[in-house]
Amino acid sequence: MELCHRPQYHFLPVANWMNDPNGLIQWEGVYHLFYQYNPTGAGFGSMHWGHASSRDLVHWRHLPIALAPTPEGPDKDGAWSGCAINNEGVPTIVYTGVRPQVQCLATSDDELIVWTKDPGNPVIAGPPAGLDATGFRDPCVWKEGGLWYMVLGSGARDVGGMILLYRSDDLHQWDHLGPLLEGRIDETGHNWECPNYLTLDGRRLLIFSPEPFRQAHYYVGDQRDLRFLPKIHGLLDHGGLYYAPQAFVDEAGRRICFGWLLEGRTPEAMAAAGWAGVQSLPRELSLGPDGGLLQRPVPEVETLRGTHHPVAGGVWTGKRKLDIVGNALEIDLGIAPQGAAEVGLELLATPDGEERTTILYDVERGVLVMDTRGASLADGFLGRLSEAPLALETGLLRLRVFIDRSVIEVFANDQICITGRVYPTRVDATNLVLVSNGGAVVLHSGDIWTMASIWSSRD
Ligand code: DQQ
Repeated sequence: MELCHRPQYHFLPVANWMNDPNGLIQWEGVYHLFYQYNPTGAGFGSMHWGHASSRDLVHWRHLPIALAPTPEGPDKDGAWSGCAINNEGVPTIVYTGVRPQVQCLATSDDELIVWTKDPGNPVIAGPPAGLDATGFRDPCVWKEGGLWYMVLGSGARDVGGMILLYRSDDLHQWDHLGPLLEGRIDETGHNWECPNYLTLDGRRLLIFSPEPFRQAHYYVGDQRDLRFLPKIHGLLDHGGLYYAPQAFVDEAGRRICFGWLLEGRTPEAMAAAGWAGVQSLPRELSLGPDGGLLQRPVPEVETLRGTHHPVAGGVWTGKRKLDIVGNALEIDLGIAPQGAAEVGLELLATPDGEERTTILYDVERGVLVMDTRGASLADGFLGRLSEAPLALETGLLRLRVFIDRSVIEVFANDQICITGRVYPTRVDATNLVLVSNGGAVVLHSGDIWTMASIWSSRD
């Protein structure tokens, strides 16, 4: 029997494989989350668009599959990633059909449940002439100055990933405007997937997921004519298990982002579990004073908080085991390292430490480290050591840690995210220990909440 590895407050379908979030949109108050979905098993294949809706971004209702491949159609080998837009009141999906990779449209009535593919598909039949493309997919579409724009993920063979820019006045006839941005293969890989391009606090934010690296990158910059000029570069998450994120603007104007959390276990373990892939918590995006990207869970997540366990503040050195145990928790700590070399916590730990995950801030190096290599005794478990640079401008480290059974999602000073996946085998892998190695630390604030499930018993 599987030991409670299935997350209870991160979204995932009832069963089978899920990867990228798709088509994020708020329509008449209701949030819609579509996602890459294989209804035939817990491995990648036969891509459909799964569908769920929510009134608060937290509690979801499963809905019927929105898009399935059409035999003989341009998406016969899969309905791959894309976006959803409001075209003069008509809900419209723009997505990639394979194989070959082409761009397609589908529309719905205002329930967004039943989707009809456009008889004119594909609306873009292939990469621009002269480009030896490594990929041609994942449309992100928006309206600007009365015209539709689309960016697509692509790459020039042996040169590097790139973003292609298109324009249209009717969503059907598209003109290629050239590359919005080109990367170098030795820096950001050979093919860029799932581009997102949006305005944020007066700047432009470009998010993309480069192959072969399993990490989502962002650039903050500006657009001049039809080119994007990147200024600030970073990773959305440093855990190596967060990929293909999609951001959207909700009716309140918030920029909200979901990302696909990969599994950290073998295909055999996924098949045995019957499910694979989880969505991250919805993260609100903004820019910090230095122009870098900030991410924080949307406040709606706080509605899941149950019993509150305050942690007494004070100074300590060494390890401090807390009274609370659990594997569905939110932990919020305000820490100031004094003489300590490393400060942080152990979580999902057995009393003897045989299984445990550590999250430690290395004061001297200015690096936040998540180590899941000792998290599970399971055969084939793929633990990781993940590091993220983080300067403590004010001397204070605010660590928000969301434990949801096999998901650990960490937000540090809103600047750095690290997500890990862990699969403890022992039922007593539920302890929490505060850690201060090599000197003293001050705990300014400490709050822990048990977290409720997002599913009612009928889901
Ligand atoms: N996943 C989709 C592609 C996309 C990739 C296929 C990124 O459209 O490029 O499931 O994870």
